[in-house]
Amino acid sequence: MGFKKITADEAAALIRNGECVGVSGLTAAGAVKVVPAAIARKALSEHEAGREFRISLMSGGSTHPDADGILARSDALERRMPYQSNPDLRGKINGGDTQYIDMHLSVVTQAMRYGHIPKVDTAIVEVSHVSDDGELTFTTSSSNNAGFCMMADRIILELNTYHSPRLCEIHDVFLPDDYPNRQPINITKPWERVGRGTLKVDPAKIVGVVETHLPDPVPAFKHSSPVTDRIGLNIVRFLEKEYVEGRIPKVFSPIQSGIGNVANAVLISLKDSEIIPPFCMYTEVAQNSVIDLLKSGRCKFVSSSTITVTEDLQKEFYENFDFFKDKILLRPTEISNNPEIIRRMGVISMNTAIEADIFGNVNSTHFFGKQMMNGIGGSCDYARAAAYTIFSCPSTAKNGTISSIVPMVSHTDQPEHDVDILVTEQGVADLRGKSPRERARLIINNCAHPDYRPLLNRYLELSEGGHTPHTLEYAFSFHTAFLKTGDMRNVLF
Ligand code: 0RQ
Repeated sequence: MGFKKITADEAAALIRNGECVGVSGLTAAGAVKVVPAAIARKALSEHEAGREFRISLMSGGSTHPDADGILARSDALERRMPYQSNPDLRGKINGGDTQYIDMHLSVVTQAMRYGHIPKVDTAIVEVSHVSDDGELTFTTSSSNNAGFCMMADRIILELNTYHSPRLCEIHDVFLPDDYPNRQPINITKPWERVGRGTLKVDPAKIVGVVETHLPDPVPAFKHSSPVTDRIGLNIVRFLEKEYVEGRIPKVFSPIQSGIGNVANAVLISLKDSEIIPPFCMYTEVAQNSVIDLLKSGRCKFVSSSTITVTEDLQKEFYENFDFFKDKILLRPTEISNNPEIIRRMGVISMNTAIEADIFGNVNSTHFFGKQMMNGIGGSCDYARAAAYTIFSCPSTAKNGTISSIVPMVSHTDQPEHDVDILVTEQGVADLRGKSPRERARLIINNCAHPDYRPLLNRYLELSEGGHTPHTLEYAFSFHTAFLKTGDMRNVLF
């Protein structure tokens, strides 16, 4: 390797105050492992010396505690885009210390190319191989790596030998041309390739290579619960009916599944369905359950932007690479989440809500109108363009003191127009072709918890008139009841 080997601290020393740094990874998979913590150490020593040191951090999605967490605790993040899921960083965002821009993942590198947001000064990217002429093999995610590398003035590589150089066999690196010359993206099936297995960068931009040998620090999933199992089953029964009645093609449509416990439970239920045929996925994150689906043959092929699996499955993946290599393709987020392709293929999109209102507006990101949880991630990229847009969540949170079905969401991420199906453990509300009044009845009867149905019906009775019956005075009465008494059931009309 003809590039300069450097330590993580030497890499951090290259980062200047105020820079925009773009890191690889979408979730902990493919994320740089050691340089972020070194940047955090630099921030601390600069602050101790009385000097300012804060950066803007761009990524593909969330990272891991040794990136977002440690950088947040070291007060090193001035600005963060486009997604995060770390408790320490969440604290900084909600405290107003870090400016957070919660963006659709598909548009990040495009917005940067067109100058809508600042471009990356330094890209720090994990690779499993780099050739002397600058061919990069990314590791377990493609995310925004290519876009960041193309735009950055300089590139720092983490060369991680835990991950196989053969990963170039499952990458399809492709970025669309710029307006006004952009061509159709020629993907009509999840397995079709349009790009290359590696990214060629100008070798002169590679200022140093930090060597590591580390698995992706993907945390174990929480065990499923009777509630998440029920949600999974409700979604699968709904899809089985759609399939039997001929609204889903015989070969079945590609599936996108979000992250988290509910998403995992849905995929587990799909595995057991005797009606749904083996299917493909066109998704953004392939988590543990996807590997099981591939092994069992229930899933034939997965196109994703990342493989986010725990260490035991990473080992299994590399030991059986010949089995998996023809069944997985990793694409830049600009392609995995591209609405053009999602609409063309008629994707079935399944994501998780924090709360939904009786008209079908969905809040995926904020608690009580203001506290950021994670971010929209790619959910809206899929929600607007998919053939079926399904949102699910447990009908209550915090031991039943919070209803996830409320009169009006305290923050809107996915508007009613983008939500086809709402699912809780109570049941399924099929909102397609339904007016706001019809939606309200369906959502209250099928999705709300029985404790909250009379209260939601009372709200509707009070809200006579108009196309979307609301009483503004009481629209947030469930939320204010919780804030005042600790239980939404104490709502007073
Ligand atoms: O808090 O654990 O303290 O009780 O919210 O619940 O169990 O972590 O649920 O893992 O399914 O995540 C929406 C956050 C769900 C996630 C969300 C409390 C609840 C619990 C969360 P506790 P869990 P999940 C791909 C696509 C973003 C958009 C998306 C998410 C905690 O799925 O971030 O799908 N989605 N992107 O008690 C107050 C309510 C509540 C509530 C739940 N109504 N009010 N608190 N909680 N409902 C992602 C990428 O792009 C990478």
